Amino acid sequence: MMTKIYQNILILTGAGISAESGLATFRSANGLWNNHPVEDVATIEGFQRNPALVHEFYNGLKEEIQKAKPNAAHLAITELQKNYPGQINVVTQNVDTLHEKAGNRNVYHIHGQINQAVCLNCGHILETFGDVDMQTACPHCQVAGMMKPNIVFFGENLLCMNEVDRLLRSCDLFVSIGTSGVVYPAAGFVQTAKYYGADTIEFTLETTANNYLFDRHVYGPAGQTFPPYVEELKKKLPN
Ligand code: BV8
Repeated sequence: MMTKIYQNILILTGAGISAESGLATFRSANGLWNNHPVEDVATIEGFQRNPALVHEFYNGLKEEIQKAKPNAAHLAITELQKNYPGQINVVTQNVDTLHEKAGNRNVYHIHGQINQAVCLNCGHILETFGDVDMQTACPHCQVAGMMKPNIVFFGENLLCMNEVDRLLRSCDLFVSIGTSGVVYPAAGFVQTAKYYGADTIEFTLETTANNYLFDRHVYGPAGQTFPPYVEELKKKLPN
């Protein structure tokens, strides 16, 4: 695929972009999510069954994420957003805040964010890196015991989907970094972008579930493979 000058780039990221920052990816641990069965901690049924366990799990993950630093792949997105013309949007499946820590702008967290909890009574979003549990009272309606991590569990609808749908129809380059292409609807985004005419490229470690939809595949750690691609894009710009 020729590296032409793009007007509207959409970058989809998954757990793989945070791997070099020391955060576990989702599926490498054979269906366990940090040693917990996915069904217990990442499904809406699991939360309804045992909310205390889910809060404890995410409070632990929050601590890990708070210590993590963005890596060269996150920083290369900032470099691109600063030194390449046109729209560059980041749609992430990750609940960590490494895109923001790296200075990325226009970041859409479609699976939620670790530092947010939502009140099931009034809908208020509480932003905190502190522990949240079934005793936490909502600062807005004062009701206790109704806070849920603002994380999209399996069986729940995604966030920001109206904006993401608009971006998928208008992008002319779709870049996927560090996702296995297993979880829907995010795994179907490349198909929509391709349908509307975008070039598609993926950066991953191994063959992904939807690899046939990508024009180009770059294998290797994104911290090593994505920064050179940013330089390749910039080289095509008029001096
Ligand atoms: C929904 C929150 C409507 C928790 C997550 C049957 C068929 C198709 C779909 C379904 C189905 N049955 C059910 C569904 C729908 C379901 C789904 O897709 N299930 C899958 C498992 C089959 N989806 C949903 O439920 C979604 N909602 O559809 O709403 C609806 C409504 C009601 C009822 C039904 C449906 C909600 C999905 C969101 C779930 N929440 N996370 C948390 O994150 O703590 S998903 C979870 O998976 C994470 O968000 C994670 O980001 C995401 C995707 O995983 P990846 O990011 O891709 O991570 P993974 O480990 O898999 O891969 C890492 C990749 O990186 C690999 O390719 C690896 O090679 C690469 N890599 C590793 N290191 C590096 C690297 N690459 C580069 N450099 C490196 N250094």
